Amino acid sequence: MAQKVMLPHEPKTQSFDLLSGHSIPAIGLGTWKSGSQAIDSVKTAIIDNGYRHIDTAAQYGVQEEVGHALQSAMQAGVERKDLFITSKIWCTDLTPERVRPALNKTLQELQLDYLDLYLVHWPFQLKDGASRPPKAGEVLELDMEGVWREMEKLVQENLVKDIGICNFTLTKLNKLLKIAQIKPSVCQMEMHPGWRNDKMLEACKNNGIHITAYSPLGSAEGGRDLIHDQTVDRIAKKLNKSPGQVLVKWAIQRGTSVIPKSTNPNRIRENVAVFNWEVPQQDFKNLSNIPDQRRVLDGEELFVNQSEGPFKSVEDIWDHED
Ligand code: NDP
Ligand code: 1BO
Repeated sequence: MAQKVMLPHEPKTQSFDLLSGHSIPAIGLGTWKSGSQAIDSVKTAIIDNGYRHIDTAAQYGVQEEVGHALQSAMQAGVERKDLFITSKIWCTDLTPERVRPALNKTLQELQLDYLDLYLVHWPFQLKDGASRPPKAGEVLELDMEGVWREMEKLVQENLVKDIGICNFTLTKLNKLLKIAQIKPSVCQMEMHPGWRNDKMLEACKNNGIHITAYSPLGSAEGGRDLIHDQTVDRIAKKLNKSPGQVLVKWAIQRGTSVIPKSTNPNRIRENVAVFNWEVPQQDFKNLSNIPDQRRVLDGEELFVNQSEGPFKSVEDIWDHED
């Protein structure tokens, strides 16, 4: 019997179905803080390791690098239709009249004529040049209906296949669902065993909205070091896997897609090698019971101005829900 030849760039990941009928590969490569290494890491991911899903954003400043890498991957034989490219609209562009130009710039930088997924990066508007922390008047409430209508037009015109949200609360999700003519297909949220965010996971599941888990390893320096967490480490040793693989697999077994960032070729390979084994039920439960639940990315530096609203505290950003 003829043996199937595995091309170096053959896709290796499973997918999840989206409300729209499209599907999203379970593992994507994150690109935040990848800098100029984004070119090599995206190429390594797609061409050598079978990734088909890349997560980027206008705010990451790497879209041109990602665009070059995508071109290389397509020259190496990967078809555009088999790639799933996500980008995000930044807060300074969150007014109805800026949505279209922001997407056009992103498409130009990525050298693409459509995106698979376009996300609202954070549900707040920032003035151009806003400081960190923001000065008075630099953060504004979002015109959610006006912005979402424009996002919907991008779908109707086939410029993006799916639209979605990031960093939403239940309050904001319910508000959006009341006005949406096209529901968000994906909600991208910080999720890892140190911040399970069960509430949003449940709410999204109930509404058929797929979740992508960001910062699945606890994020980079200044984040939460889950790689050296005792429970993660013990389970990794028992399964003869790396802590990173256990964290990625935990996310997938929860039904979320997951976008670990790495610019290191060995870790890029490791993070996607999670498809012929499972985290056993009891270990999954133990991972899901890690104490000290807290988010790493709370948005404080971006959106909180303690002396003047609309967001005077982190709790204001998250609608006092946690
Ligand atoms: P991650 O949780 O993916 O962690 C990245 C860090 O872990 C890097 O320092 C990386 O270093 C290291 N790392 C990667 N793989 C391994 C491994 N197997 N073992 C040990 N260390 C490893 O953090 P991010 O915050 O970057 O989140 C992932 C992606 O999610 C982002 O890149 C971005 O695309 C998206 N995101 C979206 C947000 C949103 O608001 N929508 C917010 C934050 C992130 P090295 O590169 O050296 O391997
Ligand atoms: C400031 C951007 C956070 C990572 O998506």
